[in-house]
Amino acid sequence: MKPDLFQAPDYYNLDDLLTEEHKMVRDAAREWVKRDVSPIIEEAAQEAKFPKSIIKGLAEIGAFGPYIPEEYGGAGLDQISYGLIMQEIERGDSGVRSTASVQSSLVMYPIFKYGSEEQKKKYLPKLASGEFMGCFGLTEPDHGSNPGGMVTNFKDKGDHYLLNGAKLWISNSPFADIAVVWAKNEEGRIHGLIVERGMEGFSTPETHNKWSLRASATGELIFDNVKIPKENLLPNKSGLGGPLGCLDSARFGIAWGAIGAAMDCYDTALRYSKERIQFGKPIAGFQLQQKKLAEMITEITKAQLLAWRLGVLRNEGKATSAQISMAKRNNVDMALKIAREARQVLGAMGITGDYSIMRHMMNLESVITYEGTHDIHLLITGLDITGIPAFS
Ligand code: TGC
Ligand code: FAD
Repeated sequence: MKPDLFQAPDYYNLDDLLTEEHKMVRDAAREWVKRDVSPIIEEAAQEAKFPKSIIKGLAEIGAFGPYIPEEYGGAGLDQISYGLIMQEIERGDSGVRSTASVQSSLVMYPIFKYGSEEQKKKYLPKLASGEFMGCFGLTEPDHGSNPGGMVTNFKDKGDHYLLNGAKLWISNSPFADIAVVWAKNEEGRIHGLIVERGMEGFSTPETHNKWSLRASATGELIFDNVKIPKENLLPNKSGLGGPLGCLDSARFGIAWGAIGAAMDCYDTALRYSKERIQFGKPIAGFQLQQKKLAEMITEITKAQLLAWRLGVLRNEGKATSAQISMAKRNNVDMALKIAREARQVLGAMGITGDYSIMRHMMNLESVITYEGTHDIHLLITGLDITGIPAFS
């Protein structure tokens, strides 16, 4: 892989909208990605191995629980800082951002929001430091876009619950110490349960043969009569709104993260186009290449404005789930289109691992699918503006 020469585009002087703290947090994450992610990520992706060496660094830059209060080990930052950290990490690789998203928004957030004080004290500091890694089990083999149909279930056995079922496509599952699992009780009501590695009947086989998100470990969660202590049920929320509330936070992070992947593709294509000579001049001098580059920076700038405004609304507690859906959908689609265009600017070189673009492009195929597909987010906007659900 070529040396990381990344220079972040800021066409509309958006830095002026950031506080000194935002810039400090972002620059620390940017520096870490250049130093500790860029040199190893291509090989990890080629070998389809999650690089465990990055866990410590992710914890140090505050990527595990950026907005969780410091008393529980989090970084106590605002939503824009959280977004900026996700942007910088995904500039390196979507799989690395996935690891951070799951840990923060899908494991720490539900424990913080729906957990007991004992659960918060027991798990959050260890998750923030990376001593414990977590995963989030919502999707099932037969219930992806429609998680409300889940069949994973638990029964009250007096002094414990008995959990049965299976989850599929679970980021971090092969190495996670704990899983936040969503399952139905005997009345069919959805609850969150904390399942710990080592519990009898609980296994986490890895999913292989992925062409996307190869530096992130994905797997199953299988529950075969797993005895869950009663104190492991998240007591303060039930219903599908529980997991969907976590998804709001993760989708917000993805709306920012996708900008990072797009920036990296744009920056690489811009630099390459100024250096690559064909027909006696840099290809950057041809109108067709300028059109690609000009459209890329336009779309990145629009996405940055959307994410920043959403961050302000989140900080004020005013962002709606539908607004978050719009930003996730738009920004991931924008990044995927830019990756495809940027790949073309590099010609044949664009398909190699010497550059990050093809890896970003393949990763973004997962990002446009998980946390709600491109279609599902469109339907969420459709419902919001018409008041009529079109899911079924
Ligand atoms: P619906 O009847 O609309 O809603 C059920 C209940 O949930 C409430 N609700 C929400 N609450 C909080 N936040 C949201 N975003 C919410 N959306 C809905 C709603 O008010 C209702 O509450 P209540 O109290 O009345 O029961 O539900 P539905 O069954 O019609 O489904 C709606 C739909 C399709 C939008 C939803 O199920 C959906 O978003 N599907 C997509 C599934 C998805 O995103 N899965 C993600 C799995 S996790 C993942 O991908 C991690 S990737 C990790 C990584 O590596 O980064
Ligand atoms: P389906 O729901 O079967 O959808 C297939 C197609 O049908 C899609 O194009 C979809 O848009 C379309 N479709 C579905 N319903 C409708 C409708 N009503 N109207 C119109 N079109 C529709 N899940 C977790 O719980 N935890 C994780 O950590 C996690 N990590 C993941 C990591 C990776 C790498 C991937 C790829 C997925 C991960 N997921 C995770 C699962 C992810 O959330 C699901 O894949 C996603 O929600 C879509 O579900 P599905 O794959 O079953 O597709």
